[in-house]
Amino acid sequence: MWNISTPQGLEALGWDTAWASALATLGDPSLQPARVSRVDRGMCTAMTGSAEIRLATPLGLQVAVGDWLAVKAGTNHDSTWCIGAVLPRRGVFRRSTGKGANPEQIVAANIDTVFVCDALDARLSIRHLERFLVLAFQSGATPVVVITKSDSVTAGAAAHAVEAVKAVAEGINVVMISSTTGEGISDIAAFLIPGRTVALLGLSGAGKSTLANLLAGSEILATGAVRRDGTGRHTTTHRQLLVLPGGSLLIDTPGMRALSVLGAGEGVERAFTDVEEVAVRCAYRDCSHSGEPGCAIAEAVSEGHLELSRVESWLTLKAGPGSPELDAAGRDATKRGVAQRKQRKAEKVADRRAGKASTVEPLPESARSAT
Ligand SMILES: Nc1nc2c(ncn2[C@@H]2O[C@H](COP(=O)(O)OP(=O)(O)OP(=O)(O)O)[C@@H](O)[C@H]2O)c(=O)[nH]1
Ligand SMILES: [Mg+2]
Ligand SMILES: [Zn+2]
Repeated sequence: MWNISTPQGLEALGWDTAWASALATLGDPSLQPARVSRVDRGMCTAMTGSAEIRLATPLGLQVAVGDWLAVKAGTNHDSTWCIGAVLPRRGVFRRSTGKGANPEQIVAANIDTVFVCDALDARLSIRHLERFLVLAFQSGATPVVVITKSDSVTAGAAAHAVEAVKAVAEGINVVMISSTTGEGISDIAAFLIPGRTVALLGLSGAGKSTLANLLAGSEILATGAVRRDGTGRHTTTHRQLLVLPGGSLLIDTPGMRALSVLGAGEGVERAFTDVEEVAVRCAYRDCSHSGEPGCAIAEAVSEGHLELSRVESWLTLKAGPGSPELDAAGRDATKRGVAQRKQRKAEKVADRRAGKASTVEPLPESARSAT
């Protein structure tokens, strides 16, 4: 049998004894492991530790970046490989697309740590952050909040933003970085462990690919300037797994809105421990926190211990998909999205008329650092 990997090579990609027994369970000694590093339409790329192979993705099989595959040699003796199986995933990061044959999309699989990226140059979106944290917890990974572009605002504004983030990220590590000045990059290094997988997550324009390039030590991924309103241009269009010089694994993902949180439950509980801790003190076990007597949540809000907007997020996310609350949030976001697209189209036309492509509007003087 032609061996396409080495034990050391596989270990560097995160292979361990538990994966080996999952492969052995399949009972076919001709199957070999490979980890998916890139997914395209109908095809994917996988790493074996000593080679990179291209594979056709069978119709109906969902393959995600980070997946471990069991592959076998094709029958044509022409060094092609095909997918025998996807090994049972330890955790996935999914989002709902709400349409098509695959309403649920797996963004990445088998992730150990999620860097939830939020940029300081756009208005930090705490509500999005909350949802990303729920997604991260649901995937079984450990989230770390990475506040990006610290160079783009004054030190005071940055400190203020960190406080706002810490208020919704109890017990979660919060790191502030700048890929431009290198600030905070050494703090991030602590979470990059050889053989462990980190996924970057956040809105478009948050600086995920820029950070990935910096950590990779070369411009592997394309990056794109943000629009005048601070929103990104969806530069990254596919998910990709990189092996960093230090031996850790990094998955860059396209910017996405975290609206489509799937399945409430544990992810919400862990992302909202502060609210959950208060809720257990409500007089009724099935308190709906909508005006019942003895509601500890209502009391905490009125006394200023909990923020009303955070409680509202919690209630919405707890209600889960298909709930009128979440649907209404989705509808609002869709309306906003349509309005933004219209505005961008108008901007593009204006840019073309002025004979310039993709420029960035400078931040107002007040928001820039005094360097
Ligand atoms: N000032 C400043 N700008 C940054 C920093 N990091 C990224 N940027 C800029 O922000 C813009 C967006 O960066 P990207 O890395 O493409 O963002 P992304 O999160 O990958 O965006 P998508 O691929 O669309 O999801 C680019 O113009 C970057 O140069 C930073 O630390 N400071
Ligand atoms: Mg990107
Ligand atoms: Zn209550």
